Amino acid sequence: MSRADDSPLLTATDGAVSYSAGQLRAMRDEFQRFVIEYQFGLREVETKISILRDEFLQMHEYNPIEHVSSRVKTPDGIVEKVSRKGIDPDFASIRAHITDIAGVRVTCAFVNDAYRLFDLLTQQDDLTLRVVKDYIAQPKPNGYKSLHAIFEVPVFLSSGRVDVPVEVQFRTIAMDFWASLEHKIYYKYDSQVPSTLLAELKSAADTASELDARMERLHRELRGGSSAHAVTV
Ligand code: 0O2
Repeated sequence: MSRADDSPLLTATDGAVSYSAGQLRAMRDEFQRFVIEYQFGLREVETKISILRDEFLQMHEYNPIEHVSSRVKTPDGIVEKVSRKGIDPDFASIRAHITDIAGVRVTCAFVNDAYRLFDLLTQQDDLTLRVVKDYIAQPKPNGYKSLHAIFEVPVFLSSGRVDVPVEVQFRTIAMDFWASLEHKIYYKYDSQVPSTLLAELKSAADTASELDARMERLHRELRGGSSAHAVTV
């Protein structure tokens, strides 16, 4: 059975909203067009990271990257951020104000490698560094550590070039271990985490930082060389 494109498909019981099949299809297409740019941006950055990883392995017999994961924010995640930040719910505003729709997480064994990967991406002249938040140098009060960078990467579509923001989070295994547990605890307690548990988490973050520092020292002794790191933008 076919339905005329402009006949109402959904009508709210209070009569406030109604969409035709044609309108719903247009909304779906617009959303797909919106999301696909982020998927391609992600792919470009993932390729850059995997090239660096392979070069390190083949030319320097050293792997600075333990793990890479990536995701495009879910529609629910986008809607949650739009309402939490009071952003106008149209694609142009979302594009302008939400810069972590495409996200890559690079997990390294050592803090020094996290900064090194950040530097190597920053030096690539087709990437534009837009924002850096160095939560390694300045951890969040709860103990969260990671280096966040928003890069803009050009993506070439049939319609021309679009510059897509991609958030890259650089962290160590210990930071990642802590952040994933903290995330689960927040989810379980629906953000109302008991204060004793918050204190435990902060203490665990301190322990993770000590472990990172010790492992880095041992690693430096093993390989020689310096471990100076800082973000300069
Ligand atoms: P997901 O699942 O990664 O998409 P916001 O914090 O979102 O209001 P902003 O300025 O974009 O605003 O945040 P920021 O500081 O750059 O960090 C956002 C992302 O960093 C989060 O994404 C998490 O991935 C991570 N993050 C930041 N702070 C914490 C923290 O205290 N604990 C943990 N576990 N992760 C953190 P999303 O969108 O929340 O989630």
